[in-house]
Amino acid sequence: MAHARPIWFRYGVSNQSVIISNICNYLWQEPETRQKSSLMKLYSYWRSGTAHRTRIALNLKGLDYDLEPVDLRASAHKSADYLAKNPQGLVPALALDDGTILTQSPAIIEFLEEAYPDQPLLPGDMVAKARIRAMAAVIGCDTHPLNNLRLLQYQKRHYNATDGDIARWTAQWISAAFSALEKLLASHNPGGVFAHEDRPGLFECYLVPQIYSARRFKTDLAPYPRLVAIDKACHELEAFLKARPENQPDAD
Ligand SMILES: N[C@@H](CCC(=O)N[C@@H](CS)C(=O)NCC(=O)O)C(=O)O
Repeated sequence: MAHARPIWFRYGVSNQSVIISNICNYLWQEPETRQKSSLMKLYSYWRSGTAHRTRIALNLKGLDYDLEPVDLRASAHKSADYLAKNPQGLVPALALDDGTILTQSPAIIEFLEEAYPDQPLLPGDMVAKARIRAMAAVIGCDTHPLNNLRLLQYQKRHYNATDGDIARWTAQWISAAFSALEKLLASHNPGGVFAHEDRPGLFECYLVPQIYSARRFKTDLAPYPRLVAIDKACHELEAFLKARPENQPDAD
C-alpha cells in the first residue's frame, strides 16, 4: 500500500534530501529567527496616515508582523535601498513572508482581506460593500493625497506657502470630506456607532488616521460628532491603540 511506504520512498530519494535539508536549515536557525522568518514586514513611518491605516487593518485581522521604520524626515524613503522596494518612494510597503513586496495601502488592505478572510473588514452584501469602499475612498482618494507631505513641501518651495496657508489648505479638504462623510453615515447606518453594523472595518481603518491628521492640523471637528464618536469608540479597542502613531517604536 502506497500510504504505508516511508515518505522518501513515495516522493523519491532526491526529494527526501530536499525535505531533510529544509528541516535542518529550519532547526539550525536561532529560535527567535525561526519564529520571525514567517512574519510579514511592514515598512512604516509612525506619523504616516497610510501606514497607520495599514497597521489598523493588520491588527483588526489579528495578524502578526514585523515593523521596519522608514524615517521620512531623514529621507530614508528616497534611499536606493527603499526605492528598490517601492519605486514610488512612499510608505507603506508590505513584504510578504516569501519576500514579495506589496505597495499602495488600498491594494495591501484588499490583499489582506482576500488572503485572510477571517475577521472581514468588508460586509458580505455587495451594496453595503460598495458603500463602505466609497466612504473609504472619500479619504483615500479625495482627501489624504491632497495633504501629503510631498504636496505640502512643494507648495512651500514653489509657491512660497506659509505654515498658515498649509494649515488652511489642509483643513479645507479635510472639512469637505468630513461634511460628506457625516451625511453618508447618517443615511447608511443611522443610530449605529460604526459605519457598518456593530464593529469597525475598512472605513474605520481610513477614518481614524485622517482624524489624527485633522487634529494635528487643528481642523475644527465640532461639526462632525458622528465621526468623532467613531474615533472614540475605535480607541477603546486594542487593534487601534496598538496602531496609534505615538505607540510605534520610531515615534518621537
Ligand atoms: N496612495 C498611497 C500614498 C502613500 C503616501 O502618500 N505615503 C506618505 C506617508 S502618509 C509618504 O510616504 N510620503 C512621503 C513623501 O511625501 O515624500 C498609499 O495609500 O499607500
